[in-house]
Amino acid sequence: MIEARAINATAVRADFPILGRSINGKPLVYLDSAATSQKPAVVIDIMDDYYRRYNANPHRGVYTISEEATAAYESARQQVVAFINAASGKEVIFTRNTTEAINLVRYSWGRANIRNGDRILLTEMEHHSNLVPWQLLAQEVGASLEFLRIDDQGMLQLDELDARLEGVRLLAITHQSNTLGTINPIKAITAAAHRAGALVLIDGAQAVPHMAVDVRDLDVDFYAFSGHKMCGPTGIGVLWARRALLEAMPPFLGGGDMIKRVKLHEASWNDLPWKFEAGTPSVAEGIGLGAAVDYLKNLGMDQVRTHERTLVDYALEKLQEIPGIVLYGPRDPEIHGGSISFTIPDIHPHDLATLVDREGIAVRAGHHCTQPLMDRLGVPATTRASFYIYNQPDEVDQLVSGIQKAQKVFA
Ligand code: 7TS
Repeated sequence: MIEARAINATAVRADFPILGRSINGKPLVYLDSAATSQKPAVVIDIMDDYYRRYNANPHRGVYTISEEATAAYESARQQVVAFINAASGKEVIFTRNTTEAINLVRYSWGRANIRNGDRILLTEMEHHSNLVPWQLLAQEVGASLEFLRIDDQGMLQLDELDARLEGVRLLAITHQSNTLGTINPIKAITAAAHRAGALVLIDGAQAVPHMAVDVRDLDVDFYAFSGHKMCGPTGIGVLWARRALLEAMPPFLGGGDMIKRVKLHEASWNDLPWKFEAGTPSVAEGIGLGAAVDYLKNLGMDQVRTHERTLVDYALEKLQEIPGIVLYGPRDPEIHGGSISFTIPDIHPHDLATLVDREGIAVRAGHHCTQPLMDRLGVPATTRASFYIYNQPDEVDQLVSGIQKAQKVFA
C-alpha cells in the first residue's frame, strides 16, 4: 500500500519559478489561485519543448513532427480521461476554458433540447459563466430560470430540492463556489435531479484543481473545468459529457477538423471528440495541461484537498481574530474549499487589496464574477484569499498582519 504523503509545501514551492519573485521588496505571497494558479516548471518546460522541437499542426500532417504533435496532444487527453475517470477520450472535449465548455452545452445541447416554457434550475452562487449563458438561452427560446437560494452560512438550501426540481430540464450548478468556498453535495443533488428527469451540468472550475473528481461516480451529465486553475496554461479547458449525449448533439463551431466529408452544400461530422473541436487546437496548451495533470496526480488529489482543508481551518481561525471582520461562507472546513471571502469594516476591499500588495500579498477584491451573490450578501465587493498546494500557514499569518497594518492606516 502506498502511504498517504502529506504535501510538503516547501518542496512544492521550489517547483514554481514565480514564487521566487519579490514584490515591493517582499517575497510574493500568492493568494489568488482561484483566479488562476501558478505553473510549475514542468508545465512551462514541456510547452517550451513543443515549440522548440515539434511544433506542427496536429491531426493533419503525415510527417514526423506533426505525428509527434498529434501523439502528445492526444496523450494529454488520455491523462485527463484518467484524472476524472471518464470512460474514454471520446467524452473529453478540449475547449478554451470553463466558459467555453458551458457555452458549448448552451449552443449545442441547449438549443436542441430546451424549449419555450422549459425550466432551468441554477443557484444564486453561480459564477457569471454558469449564469449568463443560460440567461441568453432562456431569452432565445423562451425558457425560464429558477434559482436555489443560499442560507446565511453560504450553503445551498436543499430542504425543498425535490419540489424545486419538478419539471426542470437542466440543473446547472457549481461544484465549489469561487467566492464563498462552499463545496456543494453534487452526488446527492444529481441523484435528486435525475429522479426528477433533469440533466445535470457541473461547473467544476474550482473543484477539479482542488479535490479528486470522478465524473462517473458523481453520475453527472456535463462537467466543465479550466486548465489554468490547475497548474496548467490558459487557453485550454475541458468539457466532459456522457458519450450518448455528445453523439446526439449537433456541432458547436464549424470548420476544419470537426468534419468527416464536406460537399458544397452539406457536411458530415468527425467522430468524437473532434466533432466538437473545430480549427487548429491549442496544442501547446493541451500538452501543458497533460503535464499539469501529471504533476497533480503525483502529489495526490486527496493530499491536495487535505492540505487546503488544513490551511482553510487555520485561516478561518486566524482571520476571526481580526476585529470587526465579516467572513462569508461555511465555517466547517469539511465543506469549505480553498477560497475565503471577507470584508473589513470601513476599508473598501480594493483599498485593502492595494495595501496588502505593498507587503507582497496578492489577494483579489471585487465581485468575483458573482454579482447576484454579492446582492444576496448585501455587499458590493469582498476581499478574497484563495489557497493552493504551494501555500503555507505562515502566509496566512502574513495576510493577517497585512490586514492589521491596513486597519492602522484607516484608523
Ligand atoms: N466557474 C467558476 C466557479 C469560476 O471560479 C470561474 C473563474 C469560471 C467558471 C470561469 O473560468 P474561465 O477559466 O472560463 O474564466 N473564476 C475566477 C475567479 O474566481 N476569479 O477570476 C476568475
